[in-house]
Amino acid sequence: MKEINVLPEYNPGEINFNPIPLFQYRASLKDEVSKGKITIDEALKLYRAMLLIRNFEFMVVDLSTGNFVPYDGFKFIGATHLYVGEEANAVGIMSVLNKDDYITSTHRGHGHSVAKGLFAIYQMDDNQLKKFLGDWPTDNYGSLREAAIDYHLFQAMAELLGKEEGYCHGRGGGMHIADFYTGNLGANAIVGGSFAIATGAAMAVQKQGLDRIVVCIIGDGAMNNGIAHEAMNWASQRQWKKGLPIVYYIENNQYGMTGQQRGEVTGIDYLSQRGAGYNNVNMHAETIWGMNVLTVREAMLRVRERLLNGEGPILVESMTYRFLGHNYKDKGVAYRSEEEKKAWMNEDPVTRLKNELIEMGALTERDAEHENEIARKKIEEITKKAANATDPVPKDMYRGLYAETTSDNIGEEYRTKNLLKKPRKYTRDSEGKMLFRHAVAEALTEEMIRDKRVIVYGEDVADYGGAYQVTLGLLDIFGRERIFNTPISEAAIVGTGLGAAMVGLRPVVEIMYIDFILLAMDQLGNQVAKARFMFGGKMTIPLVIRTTIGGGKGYAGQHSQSLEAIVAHFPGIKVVIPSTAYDVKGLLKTAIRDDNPVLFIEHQMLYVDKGEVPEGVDYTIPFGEARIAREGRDITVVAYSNIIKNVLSAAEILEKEDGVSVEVVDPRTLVPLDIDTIAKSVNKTGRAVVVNQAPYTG
Ligand SMILES: Cc1ncc(C[n+]2csc(CCOP(=O)(O)OP(=O)(O)O)c2C)c(N)n1
Repeated sequence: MKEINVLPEYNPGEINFNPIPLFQYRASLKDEVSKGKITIDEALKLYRAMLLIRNFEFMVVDLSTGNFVPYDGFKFIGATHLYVGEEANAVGIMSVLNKDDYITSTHRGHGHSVAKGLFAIYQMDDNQLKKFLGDWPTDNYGSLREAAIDYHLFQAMAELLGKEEGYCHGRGGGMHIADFYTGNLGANAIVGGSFAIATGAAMAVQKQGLDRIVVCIIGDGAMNNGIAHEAMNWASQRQWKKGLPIVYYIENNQYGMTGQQRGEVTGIDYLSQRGAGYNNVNMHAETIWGMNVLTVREAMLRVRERLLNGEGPILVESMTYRFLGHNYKDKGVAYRSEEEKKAWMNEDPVTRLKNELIEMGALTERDAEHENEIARKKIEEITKKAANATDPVPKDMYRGLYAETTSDNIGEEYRTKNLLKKPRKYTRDSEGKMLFRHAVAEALTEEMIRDKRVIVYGEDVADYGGAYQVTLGLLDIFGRERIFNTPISEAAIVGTGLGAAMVGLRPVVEIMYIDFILLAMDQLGNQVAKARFMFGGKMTIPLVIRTTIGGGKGYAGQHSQSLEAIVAHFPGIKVVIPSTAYDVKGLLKTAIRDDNPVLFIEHQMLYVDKGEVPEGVDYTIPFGEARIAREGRDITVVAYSNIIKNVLSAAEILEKEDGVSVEVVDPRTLVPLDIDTIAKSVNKTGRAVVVNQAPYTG
């Protein structure tokens, strides 16, 4: 399968970078209309969308300052990262997207959410509108579309106010609005947190042959986060047959929270320059005028076409400005001069388009005021409704945390039809025993055949078969579309897995050693574990993260840890840790079919152990069912993974030498934990000891 030779070539030369365009396009509405690139009606839609966002944001200010009180005793709680001044970006982007194109958004995401939903609604047919509207009463509206727009705004505001009727049932709030029906994969309160998710979504779009693009909207601050590098390199890999359909769209509003991009926290003037680091076409990077909705729209039309042509990934930097502080408490004065603010206020995208529409005779100043009044009233009405919507009740605290579904009954629909090679038959010895490592490979092979959405990736897993040769041979059977090597980018391995799982694949990703998950903690703890819950339980995350532990091999402190407890601490992720060949096969198959994220921990010293595994039997083992590894009367030992072998030997010695009868319980899964079986055993023996290889601290 070796495809590329890397030879020692030392020819003198130099690396040349192509220029990166800055502000090349300076559109005016008049030019655009005369060239037939936009109609006045379309321009009015852009204008109205910007007005809706602006009024939405000022309503959030009014709610938080008490200027608008929807009912007596109302108290606003929650984040307020406002988008005033940056509206041209959300509206310019969303106006060119298809309903099914995806976006990921940021903590400053109200505008993205409002615009994505709005432009998706403009494209819906009646059936889609009805589906979107659900039970929302439509009698008082002139059309289903009008009703859908109100319902959309209501759901966004209700989410902000933490209500059950919100897009995410109030579990996400203002920094986590998502709507999968309209392609909004969600906003993220971790700066840069969505980089890899969006990249994984783009990978899944490509692998499933969908004609869609992904727009990863991020702030300038996020560009300095490690995941930015991992994600942009990931998207630029030469191994993709076609460029990934993703644009990283930087809303460079000049500041992180207060740290200034230019002249302070970076060494460059334009973040688009970073594109040169990732491929030979600079990721087609450019810097655009982000205070003009027509410029953004024009750039995004080109971007979309390019991405659908397989020319991604693309990097766009939009020069923009937030008119308010970082949030409503920040007045934005400690780090910004009046002169600077004034200069940017003169660039106001709403006023600019208004003036152009007036110049073209499409609006009068009075019409414009009227348009603003319509938007203001609409937002006021939906806000009153949203404020009076339902508060979640404590008993529903965990609703949506885990999906109840699996892919058990998919039948033949997703079966892999064409294998490149006949799958290997893993041999059993005369006692029906096989290597633990082969049991893993057999489970993977069977599940990859059973469901073509299952893909496997990680560091060195393809040709080499991974550090422990577990996946050796799968490449020959399934090819690189289904199993591939990745850069050494643990955070991106996990984060892309999440994005791909959200968009239809069932990835099994590998982190070589559990020690390395520490590089992926945000992706694991904040993203993978929380996504389903924070997005209201509205989507499934069929993602398996295989990893290994290996205390006892003499590899010292960075290759020997048992960190399962850290991950078990995050609600939303299941943790599986098998001890036998039989269990590893059955549990891995269950993990792959589960619609929840699973951390699957294999012990390196178990790989060469043998155990009985029935041949030709498609069995799974349910999560949360402990195994009694040894029956006893006097004491219960709860142990899992490799150390259970020592426990079983010790139990034999105790029985023989001291007459102590030890019961050994192997929980198999730590989340969910089979408390009943453990409690039953302890009730019987009256004593319990837990044995594992994890540190004693904490
Ligand atoms: C990883 C992380 N670090 C710090 C923060 C605190 N924080 C929230 S928003 C923000 C600024 C982000 O800047 P940028 O990405 O440019 O987006 P902007 O707020 O300017 O839209 C910071 C530092 C965070 N939420 N996440």
